[in-house]
Amino acid sequence: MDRRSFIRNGIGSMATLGVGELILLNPSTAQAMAYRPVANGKQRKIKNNYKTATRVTSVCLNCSTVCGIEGFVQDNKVIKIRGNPLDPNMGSHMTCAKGQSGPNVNDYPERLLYPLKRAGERGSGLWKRITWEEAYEEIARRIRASVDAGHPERVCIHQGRSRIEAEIGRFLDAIGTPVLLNHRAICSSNKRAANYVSLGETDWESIDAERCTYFLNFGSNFYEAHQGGLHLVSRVVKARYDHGAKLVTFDVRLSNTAGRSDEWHQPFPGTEGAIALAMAHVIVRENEVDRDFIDKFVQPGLDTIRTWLAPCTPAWAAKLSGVAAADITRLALEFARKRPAVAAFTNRGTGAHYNGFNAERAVVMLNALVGSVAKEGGYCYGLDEKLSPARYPAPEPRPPKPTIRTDLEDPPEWPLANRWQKMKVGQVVFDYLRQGRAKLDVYLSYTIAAPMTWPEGRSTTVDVLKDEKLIPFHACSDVVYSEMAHYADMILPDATYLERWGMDIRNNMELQHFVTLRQPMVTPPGSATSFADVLFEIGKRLGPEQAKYFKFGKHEDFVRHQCSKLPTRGADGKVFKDGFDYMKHYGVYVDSAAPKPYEVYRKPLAAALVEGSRVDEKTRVIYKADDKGKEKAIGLMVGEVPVRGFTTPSRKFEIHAPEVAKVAATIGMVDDGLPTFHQVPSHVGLAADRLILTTFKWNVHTQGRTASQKYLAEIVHDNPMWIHAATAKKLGIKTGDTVELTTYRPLSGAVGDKAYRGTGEILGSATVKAFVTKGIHPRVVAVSNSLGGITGGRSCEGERGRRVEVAAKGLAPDAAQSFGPAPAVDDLEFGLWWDEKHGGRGSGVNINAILPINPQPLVGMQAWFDTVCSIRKIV
Ligand SMILES: Nc1nc2c(c(=O)[nH]1)N[C@H]1C(S)=C(S)[C@@H](COP(=O)(O)OP(=O)(O)OC[C@H]3O[C@@H](n4cnc5c(=O)[nH]c(N)nc54)[C@H](O)[C@@H]3O)O[C@H]1N2
Ligand SMILES: Nc1nc2c(c(=O)[nH]1)N[C@H]1C(S)=C(S)[C@@H](COP(=O)(O)OP(=O)(O)OC[C@H]3O[C@@H](n4cnc5c(=O)[nH]c(N)nc54)[C@H](O)[C@@H]3O)O[C@H]1N2
Ligand code: SF4
Ligand SMILES: [Mo]
Repeated sequence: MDRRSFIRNGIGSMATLGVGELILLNPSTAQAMAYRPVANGKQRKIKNNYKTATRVTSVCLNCSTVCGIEGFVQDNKVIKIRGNPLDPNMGSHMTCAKGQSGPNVNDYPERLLYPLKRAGERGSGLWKRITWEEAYEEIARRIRASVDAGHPERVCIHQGRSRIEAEIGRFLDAIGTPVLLNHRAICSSNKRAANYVSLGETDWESIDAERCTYFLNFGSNFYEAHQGGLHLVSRVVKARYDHGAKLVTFDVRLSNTAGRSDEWHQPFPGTEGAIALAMAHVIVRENEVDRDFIDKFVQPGLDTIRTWLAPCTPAWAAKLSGVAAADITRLALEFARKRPAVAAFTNRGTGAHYNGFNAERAVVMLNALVGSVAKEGGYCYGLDEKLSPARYPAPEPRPPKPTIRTDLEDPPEWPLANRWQKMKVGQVVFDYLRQGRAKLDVYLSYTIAAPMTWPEGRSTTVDVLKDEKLIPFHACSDVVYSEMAHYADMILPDATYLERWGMDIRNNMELQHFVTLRQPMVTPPGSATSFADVLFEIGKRLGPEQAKYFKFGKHEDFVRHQCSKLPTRGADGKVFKDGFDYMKHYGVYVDSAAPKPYEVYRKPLAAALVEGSRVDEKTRVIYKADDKGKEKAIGLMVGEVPVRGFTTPSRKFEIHAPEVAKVAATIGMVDDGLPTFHQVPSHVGLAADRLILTTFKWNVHTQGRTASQKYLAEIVHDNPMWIHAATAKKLGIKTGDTVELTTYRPLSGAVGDKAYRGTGEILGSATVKAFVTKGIHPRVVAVSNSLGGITGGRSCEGERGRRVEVAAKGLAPDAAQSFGPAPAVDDLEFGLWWDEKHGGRGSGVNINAILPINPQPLVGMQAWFDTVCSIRKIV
């Protein structure tokens, strides 16, 4: 027997891996011997009995909608998920398909089970099983070294969809590092920034959809995705059936939302801002405005708006967007005449562009012009949608916030990225490290699949992840062997969202504050441990300065403390020991005492608040000094009445935001402070043979987290490139043909932004299959994300994973063979359905490999949907 005989091969053999033993996990071979000789065959034979199963409330996290759920648990197995009707957003037992498939991850035979330490080159896939104690000690030792060297900021956490911000924040604060990197800029930072600039109060609207009569949707696919899409769609459907509300969708592609709308319009990509401005032009020209609201609460005044909008005619927008001027005029008037119970809203189809920040603002502005902001049936928003420490206290003592800043989390090129909340500019992180703009000692990654989900994922991202000089130490928390884990030095197997604790909160379509509790339904397999507990254990092993913040116990104790101010008596009269027990029982707490914040800006200020304040003569803004003597705007004089107004600097809805212009000037950019339209620079004079490559999300997949779930992978495991029939005909392309797709880097714009602007040079090429359809703009091709995994187990990789393939691939036979034949009960071995027309396998392509890092000006959001491309038929 040679040495290799002692190396287990494939994640399926992890179950029997002893401490100190080696395992080889290679991309596209990791699944080959993948099976775990667990007795789930026996479990299969036990009939699911929902009557006797234990019902546990919790919170879904198969997407960012975080719905309240109930799980049915039998023999430490989640046999069924349904919605928790007490969740005011859900109000029923319904979930989406992804919610149903959640338990797939729990039971995935290719789960990560034990902490692993790299035993070969980084990225070679050779690992050694270690104990948790060894993992904690090594990470703590490395962090101590950074702190002792006076460089706490060289310790960072990079998270995707985390939902444990309070816990992660405590850990980083204790260390003294501000470097918490996230994915906001690759997700939705333009939309958030636009809401903050305009309204001040919130980063996300909660449309009062059930009472709304007209939905003007700019690039949200809320029938399939959108944050909170499930809750929006159920209400939109009701509004349409109950009182004939109209839904108009602007999308370059016939999404499920577009297909179910009353009207679908296909703008040229990145021209939504122009359409919204032209609609505003019509609304103002025809005086279909809410004059009272504008006069009292909008900055600037109507005359200035009219002058500014004068050149933005429907004909001007039609030329840019391809949407007929007559349609723009008609839709603008339909929308305005249904006021105030109307809502114009967006999502990434409008936001993920070079000009997305202004486009988002232009759409939000339409609501202000017709006075639907915070009106019943209008563009509403909640006020208290954060897990504030005042309401959900963390155990004492609490570490102070670090005061240092670094370019990595606060890059100076995008001064609006961190202005309202720390949105960061995540997509530049790997390149910044490469450029030496920041140094790291310890990189901890959590729920992030950057090689798949980031732009230049398989080039810039992977190059930097592999480089030990740039990232000297990387520990990755994941539930499956992801590509992120593959390039780590240590793997920390996590408990899934159905196996761990956490408090969760989101906006409520019913406009009341509410909170949910995530609690474990089952115990995790192997020694998988929730990342929050991992951080707390590391915290205890840092120096005494840090360890004192982690004396409260475990994550469960932390969460219990957060619940300490919640009620103990339920609406049904049940009495509980404490708020934690209340939450464990109901899963949800709704604060129904506060009234819905309709027209909250009109609320008169309390006399006590007004006392000692002063009114600025010119602006009528009311200022008052706080306890530290610092003057703050607290409201607005409307006539002789002091009212709350909006929480913007002018206390008005800001169409004109002087702050934006000021901030832009500090970095030498030209900005008029208005949501003025700028064409995407790379799209100006686009050559006839060039197209725009865009991407989209499926209803049954979420980012980098669902491809390992067999139910979902069976439904969608292929992502061909959508191309319009007329364009395809010109190029001689038919459905199923293989084409080469080549992408180009973005050009710089007139506003003076330079960072990550190229000269239109080639970025890369990918080979994709074509899907010819009339359901897409003729100048656009679209490839979905979420697929194309090369690790993540058989379900993710779209392979059945026959053991015999190992021999064919020339790999060493290993100890796994001594396990005997794979049990016939393993779905992934025999039962998984892959479409035969793809040769009986799935997986698709990962298009992010050829999408450029492309942060738009000021906010830094990734302009995903702007990429110029060309295509060539191969076969
Ligand atoms: N081309 C293209 N790319 C996109 C987008 C697009 O539209 N087009 N959309 C972008 C958007 S909106 C976003 S938000 C980002 C998201 O991109 P990410 O932040 O990378 O995605 P997530 O789905 O949050 O994280 C995925 C990783 O978390 C792991 N994971 C899943 N569950 C758990 C768990 O319980 N614990 C741990 N520790 N790990 C877990 C998964 O195995 C996977 O490795 O992607 C972006 N990427
Ligand atoms: N099923 C599912 N639900 C999800 C997620 C998921 O991955 N899957 N992810 C969650 C997350 S993190 C997010 S951020 C949200 C995102 O939710 P959405 O923003 O609703 O979804 P996307 O698919 O990113 O983009 C929306 C639409 O934009 C269209 N589009 C592309 N380019 C353009 C353009 O130039 N102009 C216009 N007008 N439209 C364009 C696409 O065809 C797509 O239908 O969804 C959340 N919910
Ligand atoms: S919408 Fe998202 S959070 Fe809600 S059930 Fe579906 S996957 Fe879960
Ligand atoms: Mo996102």
